[in-house]
Amino acid sequence: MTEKLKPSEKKAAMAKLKGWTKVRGREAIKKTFVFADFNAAFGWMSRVAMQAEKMDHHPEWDNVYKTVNVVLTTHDAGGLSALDVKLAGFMDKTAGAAGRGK
Ligand code: H2B
Repeated sequence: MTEKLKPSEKKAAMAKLKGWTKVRGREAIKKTFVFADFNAAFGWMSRVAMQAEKMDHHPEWDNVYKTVNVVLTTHDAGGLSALDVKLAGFMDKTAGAAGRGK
């Protein structure tokens, strides 16, 4: 069972994660990635999907053409955990300049 981040840890994580914001009314974070086209968006999603499966930690997301909306939370913990921070970091790293937050 994954542990929820303490308020101070959450603050530190949010300061580090660029473009991620809190979801209203939920203990979750969100970010919109916009790629060059559908191929770039879906290719990135495939890469993230494999990482998510490896971590056994899965995003809530949707894709419309070149835009991917992501919500991260840890269902088991009922809030944010270190896994969300790790997956968010992986998403930012792999999206690179192609994926800019909106
Ligand atoms: N993903 C996310 N985001 N949160 C979870 O709590 C979670 C998960 N739990 N992926 C895992 C799978 C759990 O449901 C399975 C049974 O291990």
